[in-house]
Amino acid sequence: MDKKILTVQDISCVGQCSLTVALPIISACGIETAILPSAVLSTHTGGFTGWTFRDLTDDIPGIVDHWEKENISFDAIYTGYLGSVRQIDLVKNMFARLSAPGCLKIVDPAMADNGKLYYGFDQVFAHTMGSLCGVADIVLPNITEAAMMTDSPYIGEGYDEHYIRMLMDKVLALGAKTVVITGVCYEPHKLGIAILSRGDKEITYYYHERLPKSCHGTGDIFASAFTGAMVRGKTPLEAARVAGNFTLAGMKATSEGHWYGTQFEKAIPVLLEELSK
Ligand code: PXL
Repeated sequence: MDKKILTVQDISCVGQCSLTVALPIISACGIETAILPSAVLSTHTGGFTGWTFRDLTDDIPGIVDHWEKENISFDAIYTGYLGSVRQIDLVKNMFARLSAPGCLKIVDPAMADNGKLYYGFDQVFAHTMGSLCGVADIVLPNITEAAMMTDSPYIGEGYDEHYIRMLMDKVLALGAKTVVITGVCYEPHKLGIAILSRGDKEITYYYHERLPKSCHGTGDIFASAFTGAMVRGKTPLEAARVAGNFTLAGMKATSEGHWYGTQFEKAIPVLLEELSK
């Protein structure tokens, strides 16, 4: 049977993040993508001011009840930006009620970057997100998110492999089966994606070129392509290659001065090529 993915995250109407990224990317992977919007914002919250925010939490239980009545279930559930602690609890309930046998649960704890929580989040939210990671198969934090969920110090630069291993062990101790940390940098011109599963002796890395710039929304692009690749049958290391190379291609395709997002649309051919390898 053909597989289908449910992704739960917000719609930022403008801004190239969350659902406006996940839906086209997973669809481009050739997989049916159902969506459950957690909120509707006029834009994302990074760099814009005065955005609107419509919380859709109250709509979620009715949507899940309806799908359950219709016997709808999913081969993978991938969650991104969630707006509140209550939404996180509703997602845990969804994992229990909407998973097809063998459902792959992927959590991107999209809540922080560069040592700081996104607007509107606090430590209670970070801990609750940690508890959601505890029931996931694969979690995809950046270094900031891994540190915040595990009450670890955040080190922005100059860390070593022991620090990354400590963070990964602590994320696995939350209960997740596999942790994939993006943006690991031990050398100036290389960026690593670190993968560790419970029982692994050593971290596995996929390295790619490091660009001298950052773009908004790259975490969502990576997580969406990673999820699509996993459901297409890739291993976590292969999915890291697909998603890492695609994200990098999107950053390279982004015009100078395009400040609020990443023009991943121009790099979709790279995604398809990576998937075919
Ligand atoms: O890219 C993550 C993200 C998703 N959704 C909203 C955001 C952000 C990051 O800033 O603000 C609303």
